[in-house]
Amino acid sequence: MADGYARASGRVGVCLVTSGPGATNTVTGVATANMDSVPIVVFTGQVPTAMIGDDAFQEVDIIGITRPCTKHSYLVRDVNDLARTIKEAFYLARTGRPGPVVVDLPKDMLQTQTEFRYPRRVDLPGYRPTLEAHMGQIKRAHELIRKAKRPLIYAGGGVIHSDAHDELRQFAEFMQIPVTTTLMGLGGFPATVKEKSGRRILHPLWLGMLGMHGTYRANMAVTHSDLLITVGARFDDRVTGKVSGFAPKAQIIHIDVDPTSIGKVVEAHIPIVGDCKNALQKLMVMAEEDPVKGLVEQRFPWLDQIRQWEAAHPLGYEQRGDVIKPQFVVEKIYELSGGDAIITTEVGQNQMWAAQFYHFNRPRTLLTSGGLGTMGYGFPAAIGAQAAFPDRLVVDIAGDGSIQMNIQEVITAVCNNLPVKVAILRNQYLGMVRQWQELFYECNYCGTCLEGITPDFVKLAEAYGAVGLRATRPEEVEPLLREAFSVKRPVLMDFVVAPEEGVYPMVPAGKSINDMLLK
Ligand SMILES: Cc1ncc(C[n+]2csc(CCOP(=O)(O)OP(=O)(O)O)c2C)c(N)n1
Repeated sequence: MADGYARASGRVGVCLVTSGPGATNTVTGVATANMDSVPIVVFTGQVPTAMIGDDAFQEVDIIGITRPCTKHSYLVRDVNDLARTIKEAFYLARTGRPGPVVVDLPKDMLQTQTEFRYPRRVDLPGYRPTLEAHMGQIKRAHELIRKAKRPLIYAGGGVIHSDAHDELRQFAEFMQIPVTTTLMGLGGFPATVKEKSGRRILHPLWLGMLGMHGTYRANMAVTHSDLLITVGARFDDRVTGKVSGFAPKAQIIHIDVDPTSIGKVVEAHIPIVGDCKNALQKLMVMAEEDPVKGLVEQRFPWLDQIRQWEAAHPLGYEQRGDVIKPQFVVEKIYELSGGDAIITTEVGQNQMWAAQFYHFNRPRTLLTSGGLGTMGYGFPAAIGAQAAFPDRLVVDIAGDGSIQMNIQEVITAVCNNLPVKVAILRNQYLGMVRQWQELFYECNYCGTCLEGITPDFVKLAEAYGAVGLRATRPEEVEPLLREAFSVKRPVLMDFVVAPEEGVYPMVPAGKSINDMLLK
């Protein structure tokens, strides 16, 4: 919930738990935030200082347990350090590359009195993130961008964390460079634009997401690009596929606030350490001062090639017959929300269909667990987002497996009057794993069939005091969504969808990203 609050609002999310099991219950959430660079501060209770190390009741070394998955952690041992520690924790969580900070509070620290002194400034000599992009590197990047024939921007979550979406759009449009983003970057570039008539069409420079379930045009563009401009992304394996086959013809510019991300997976020809917003602003100034003559003609063959890839293999599915296709539900959620909802997802096929079939036009409208792939993320994240924005429509696009990981939180939504909507795409499988078993393990379905072992979600919702609705036929989808969106209470929607629908395109593990299964 704290993570969902943080991703939706851009502020630091806070979580307070007791010692021992309360602390260990946060570990998956902390690791999730760490992988996706989300600023949260987690306060954990701890046994009194004098008992630490005694295997005291509900004692656990939460600092040790979370060390590899936090940006930083503190064990407060002197109450006079408490105020400064809290100030530092928030500062560390939200600056530079954001991330989770754990503050462990022994019981005596909470029960001792002291004079409250809150420092005005934080001074951490060992921590000075580089935010200003180096001008020499920016100039070199500018020269490459000017000359490139097939440039491509590959943007990640860093664009959203640094509020650089406007700068990204201005720069891409000015230089006529197509844009693809990672799952974390969706919303960092507008997927659609309004025509003069008021109709929304796909942004002409938008390629969709790249990677394992990326669009054909995005993955082909990476493969044929001669210059990859990477902004706030980290060459995750779900993006690159086989690394040697990733952008094999391209020189690489890599902008990232975290120097350890640069050169980690792929060598950058031009590394630029700095805040994405700052770097894009500087590149934009250079581009305006030194414009390329005949840019539109120069770009035509490249953008035309991308249009041909799109025409050859667009994203698609067939909604035929009586069975609801999961993609159809996602498209309807987009249509009926006007693209203005905050969407969270669980993990698996539901997550990929949300990424492919909902058009994200604004940052912070998709909250999803990318790096860790945490089933059970979406529902609490939706509650956190709704707490940040009580009047917005917040929808968790869920699978029938994942939703059961944190289903007990329905009561939290009910008690706090947080009217989150959950669209369960009930395919009666742990669908993404079933898809791998079908494609790569000779249909040896093991541990993935949920038939008969999911609860009645409508009754469950009602038992908690929420609203439960069910659709079994395609024509019921739209009225059901309209009803759910108009109710000011939490709603669980049970969409009975095609059980064996797959997510395509798909790059099999270990293959190059142009090696896609298209159906
Ligand atoms: C906590 C956790 N356990 C296991 C996995 C591995 N995993 C990834 S997707 C998936 C299946 C998800 O099933 P469901 O929620 O029904 O979604 P679907 O793929 O059917 O949309 C599993 C088990 C995971 N990501 N997280």
